[in-house]
Amino acid sequence: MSFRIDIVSLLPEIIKSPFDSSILMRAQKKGLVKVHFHDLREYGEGKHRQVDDYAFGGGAGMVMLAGPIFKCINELKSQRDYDAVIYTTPDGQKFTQKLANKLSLRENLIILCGHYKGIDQRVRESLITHEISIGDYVLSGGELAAAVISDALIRLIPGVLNDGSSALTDSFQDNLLSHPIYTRPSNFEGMKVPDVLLSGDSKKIEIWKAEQALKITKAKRPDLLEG
Ligand code: 6GU
Repeated sequence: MSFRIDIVSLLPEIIKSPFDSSILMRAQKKGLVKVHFHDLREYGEGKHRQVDDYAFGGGAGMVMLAGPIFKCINELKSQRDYDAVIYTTPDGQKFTQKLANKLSLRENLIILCGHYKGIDQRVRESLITHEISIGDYVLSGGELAAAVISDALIRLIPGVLNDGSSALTDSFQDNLLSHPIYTRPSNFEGMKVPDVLLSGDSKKIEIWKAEQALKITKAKRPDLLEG
């Protein structure tokens, strides 16, 4: 199985660097995911490679033209089948672990990064399959959101994390936050690691972890326990 993400953006340089280090880079080096960037400016119209224009009916801000977006995405679609064409926008569906899990099972994704005041509605109606927001706040562009979404998906691909089980024990995977974790030294300037973690009793340790996860979730995010 191959996983491919095509990121379409007016500012591809903003979004490249997270893919150049750590887990996201390793995933690409291992051949588990391919990430391609497409500069919409190259699909711009006319001598000036225009990519945006004023909104019909007035209103502040420039609107991304339908033409360059259709040209770019249709070119990609002519080369392979895509399972989803995602548009990052603050008025989209809220991105959650559940949606990340679902999308990580797809093979070829396009992510179109929103910008300026928005994109021509006709793009949303005829090309986009998922409109996604990463939270209730406004970013200056969809690039950082596209990086967030890509990171959440890529780390779920089997083989990307060294410890195959660790993605499944993350906070949120079971609607629980993580228990506290510690490493050496067991006594740091008088602050001690809980005895149970040093006991070697794996049954007791599992019970402690589960109790802590529940306690922390109740305290910090009781809403997660309602479902
Ligand atoms: Cl996906 N885009 C922008 N511009 N702002 C956001 C967002 C996306 N998600 C939350 N805020």
